[in-house]
Amino acid sequence: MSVADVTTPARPGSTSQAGQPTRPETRPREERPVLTGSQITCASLEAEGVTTVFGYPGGAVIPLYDALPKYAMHHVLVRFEQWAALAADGYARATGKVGVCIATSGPGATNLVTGLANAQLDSVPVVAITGQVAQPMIGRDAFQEVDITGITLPVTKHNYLVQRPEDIAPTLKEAFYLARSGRPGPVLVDIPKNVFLAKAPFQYPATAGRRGYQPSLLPNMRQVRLAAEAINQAKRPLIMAGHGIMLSGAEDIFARFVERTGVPVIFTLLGLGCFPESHPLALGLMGMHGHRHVNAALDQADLLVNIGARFDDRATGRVSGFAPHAKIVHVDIDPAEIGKNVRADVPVVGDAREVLKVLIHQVEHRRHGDWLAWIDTQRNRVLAAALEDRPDWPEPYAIVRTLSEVTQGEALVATDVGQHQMWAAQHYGFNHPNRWLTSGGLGTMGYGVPSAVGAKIGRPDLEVWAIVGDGGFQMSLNELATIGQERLDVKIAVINNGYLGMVRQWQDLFQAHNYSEVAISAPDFVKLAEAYGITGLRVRTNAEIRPAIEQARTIPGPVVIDFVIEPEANVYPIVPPGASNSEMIHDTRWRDPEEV
Ligand SMILES: Cc1ncc(C[n+]2csc(CCOP(=O)(O)OP(=O)(O)O)c2C)c(N)n1
Repeated sequence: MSVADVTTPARPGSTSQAGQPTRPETRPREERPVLTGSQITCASLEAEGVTTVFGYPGGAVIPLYDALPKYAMHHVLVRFEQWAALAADGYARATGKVGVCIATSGPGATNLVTGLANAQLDSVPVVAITGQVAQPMIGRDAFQEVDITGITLPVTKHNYLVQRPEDIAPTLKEAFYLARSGRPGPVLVDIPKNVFLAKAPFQYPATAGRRGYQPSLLPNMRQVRLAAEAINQAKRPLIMAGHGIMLSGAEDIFARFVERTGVPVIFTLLGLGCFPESHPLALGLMGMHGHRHVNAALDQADLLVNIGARFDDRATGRVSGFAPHAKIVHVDIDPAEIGKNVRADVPVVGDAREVLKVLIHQVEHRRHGDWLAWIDTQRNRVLAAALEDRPDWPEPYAIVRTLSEVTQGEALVATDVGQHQMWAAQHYGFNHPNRWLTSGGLGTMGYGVPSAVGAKIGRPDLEVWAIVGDGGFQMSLNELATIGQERLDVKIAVINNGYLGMVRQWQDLFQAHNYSEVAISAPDFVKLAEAYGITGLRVRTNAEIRPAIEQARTIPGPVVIDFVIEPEANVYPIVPPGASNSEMIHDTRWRDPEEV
């Protein structure tokens, strides 16, 4: 995150400029309707094109909720404020628009914090509106008072405490602008109860800007030329494709760029879907649970062109062993990312789409025959390697592959965090942008169901599946009530191993099998679903996987499928913590034809 993007928030009782209107008014004051702060908030959201907000009411936002029904906005009543933030995050990722969430002061606001941090680490545009205690009560430890601008300063791109009703509209205009522009992120707007109740003339500003905030969209042409030279000269190049490609809407030009340069593509966890995995030049997932041939290629590459990713440690493994022979080109909109984790030989600061628009004209048509042939040998070796199925349990990778086959790879898939997340990333095969929703940077358990709620509301045309673990599902299963109330057709696949699986796997592999506090009991998920008025199905063998998925798709509305898998199934390959990507370890059931 660029510190240049962050300015000091208004603190309670301070004279900070935050929240002060900065734009010229275009209509004479007397012609503007006089509205309450609550009405101004709703009218501003409407003017911003917001059609859905996710929230939970409480004392400080009662005035806001009083006004809300009179505006053409759909409010989704979640069952916990964190899910409001994560639903807004899922809505934003699925639609490309800004997601909006609302919470009351104090505990409502603090419950948003994890969701905001999630959006911050994954660069997702979210605007959170929180109620604050009335201004005369600020600083008095009033009932449900917390300094939410102070608390969220490190986990938001920016935040505001609004001091006057006439500041609400310009502040929201600026908040939306900041959330979606440059490197996107969450912005919080805290509004005291008496400011909601006070009146002011309303006009929504036509434009927004902020002194000192100028995202670097256009690249330096000299750096672009150096990048093109490196690409034209490379013998064993790779492109590392990240989330930034989708955030900048660069998928089309990226595909043309890949085909022109003939450079194979590897994906970060959040980059999946920015280029079809079915394309011959798409190699697959990199990093800790990446495909073996992908990490093998990274080890041999003489050039790595990172577009829109931040060299997260789960992608790089031990940095000193990362892409050891490669010159590094790093394209990123955020200058603070350049050289932060991995040195960049050719830094290019700019929006991915703007960079590709100029870079594409400077790169030569190439086909890296020998290099692709070598990668194919590695890839074929992976494909030829047989994995002995566990006879009595549904294989986790088979669940994901069957889901992909049955949905023809077209579904939007949201996950929780853990082993099931990695099986989904490895085996679904994403061919469309913004249909893979996962918590990458923060690794937020509980993300799957609320983000699927947000995604389904934003993209009702898409088939939406949440793939969750039995641990994560138990964090956010209260959203089944929201799904029921909203009549959302969201299918939930619980990969149920009776453990906090990923932690158990680390204890198994790296802590001498010392299972400490990872066995987790659960309710009967079929009965639980039924208690929420939702169909529940259970799968106990490989043979039952496909019929259950097919049956779920014929049922209109939500379905929960409880896939009871082998409790100690591990996800492979895995790069041990602190190791380099070339040191990945494999399933003991793995039969590599070249090694037996
Ligand atoms: C909120 C939160 N708490 C703790 C963790 C640490 N953690 C990462 S994966 C994991 C286990 C997840 O278990 P489960 O949801 O059952 O999924 P599985 O790994 O078994 O597929 C835990 C506890 C986390 N990522 N997020």
